[in-house]
Amino acid sequence: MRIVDASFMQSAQSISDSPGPDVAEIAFLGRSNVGKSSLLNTLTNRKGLAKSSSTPGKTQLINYFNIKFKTDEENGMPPDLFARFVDLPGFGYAKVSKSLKAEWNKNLTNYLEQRPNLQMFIHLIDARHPELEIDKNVDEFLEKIKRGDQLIVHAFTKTDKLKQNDLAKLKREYPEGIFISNLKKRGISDLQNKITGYLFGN
Ligand SMILES: Nc1nc2c(ncn2[C@@H]2O[C@H](COP(=O)(O)OP(=O)(O)OP(=O)(O)O)[C@@H](O)[C@H]2O)c(=O)[nH]1
Ligand SMILES: [Mg+2]
Repeated sequence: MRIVDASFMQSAQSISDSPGPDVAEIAFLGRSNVGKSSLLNTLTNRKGLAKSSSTPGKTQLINYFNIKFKTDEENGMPPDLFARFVDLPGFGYAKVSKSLKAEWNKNLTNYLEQRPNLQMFIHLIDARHPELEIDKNVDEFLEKIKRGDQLIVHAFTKTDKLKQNDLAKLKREYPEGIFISNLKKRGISDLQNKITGYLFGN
């Protein structure tokens, strides 16, 4: 199973101006600058698809991307399968006004709590700082709102910045985690398999 096509669909401020809930969605969430947009680009193998930047706060809206998958079956014509990846604004970004921050948080939490077709939460965590308070709070929030049909995945990013033995230790501490480097293209097929396995059963 692999991604054969990916395209930007639309941005939205909240659920009310979002597309209809007709396709399974996978939300990428995490602290600002953790590598959400970069991961979307690596997964889809499309460099500029989601806007990434070294300046925190780049992604300011809910951004929807249409993703097409194909199975690797050699025989016959396997059907196309579809999903939507959702790039979300980072949390914990301080350099915006208080009122804007509150609005972001409200729209974000509404999306996470109320979107009926949201199937997976990919929570990105900086591999160098796996124990931040804000990530623990987000985890608690996700565990609290998670429906029976939803899955939370912990994806540790920027693993290229860790020493070998620190990475090995992190892997031992989080055996269910996915360990990503967008820079070195590591862990990408692990995450893709996790996504297609959950959505399509293969
Ligand atoms: N070394 C390294 N740098 C990375 C990796 N992933 C992302 N980056 C860098 O981290 C910075 C932030 O990446 P983005 O993908 O824009 O982060 P984001 O989470 O979308 O940020 P916001 O949209 O602000 O919430 C960029 O400079 C990326 O090049 C990685 O795996 N390794
Ligand atoms: Mg972003």
